[in-house]
Amino acid sequence: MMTDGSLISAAARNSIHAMQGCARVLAFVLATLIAGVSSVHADATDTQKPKLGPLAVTIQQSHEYLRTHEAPDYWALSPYYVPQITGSACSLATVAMLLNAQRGLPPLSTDELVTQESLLESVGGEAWARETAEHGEGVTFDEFKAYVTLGLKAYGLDADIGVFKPSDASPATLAMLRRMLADNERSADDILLVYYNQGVVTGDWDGPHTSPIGAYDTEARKVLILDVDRKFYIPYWTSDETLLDALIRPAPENQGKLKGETGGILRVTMRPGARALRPAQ
Ligand SMILES: [Ca+2]
Repeated sequence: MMTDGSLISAAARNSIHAMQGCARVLAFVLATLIAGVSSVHADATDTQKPKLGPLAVTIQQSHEYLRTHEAPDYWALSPYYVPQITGSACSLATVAMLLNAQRGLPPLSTDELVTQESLLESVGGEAWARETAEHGEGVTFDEFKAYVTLGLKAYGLDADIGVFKPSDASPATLAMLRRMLADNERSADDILLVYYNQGVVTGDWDGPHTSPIGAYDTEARKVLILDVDRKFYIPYWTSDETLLDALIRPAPENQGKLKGETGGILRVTMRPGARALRPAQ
């Protein structure tokens, strides 16, 4: 498609960015049409949009929590932090990070880590491969859960999957989210995977996305998201309230099969004794 940056409109540049997150194919088609029809609608303010809006703070701007707390999930996940291999592969990258974190570093020099490619091969999911290919349509929340289940099974990891699927941002729902985040912060035996509207947090692309949660600062009530959309982002903090808003925002009309999809959190907890499945570390 368009490769000459000097010829494309600001709107097209913005949309090229937008399609690089997760499941952005239809946004891309729409953007291409817009760019092809006219470039006079370019919104100059879009080109000056900051990397992150006011609701997110990068890990570089805020890392005191990680220096003063154990943050077990952060240290379990961050060594395996990978960029999604296509614009639609956030679910693949998220599950690969989960499996590596829960499996641990394999003992032998010849042992491979879980990659997004080997994960697809191990699961044998043609549908998942199609959904996560470049310009693929992405996965629904239920499909995401199903692929997490298949991934755990493929790598022999014995775990339970809890589902937090909020439908409102009431004080009671926020309290439930806070309890789960605080409980999860205690050990790396459980890992949280979030299916959320990325733009609610980052101020940019409005659509569904997945990533692992790296940490939760219970005092500041900030959540660290290890965003696998690494072409554009580094890990960032956001408030638990913003995260809840991002979970319940329905995917917009241009999201194909994901239209209307809302998010949630999968809590993947290793069963007692499951660590024996892990290679020695
Ligand atoms: Ca945990």
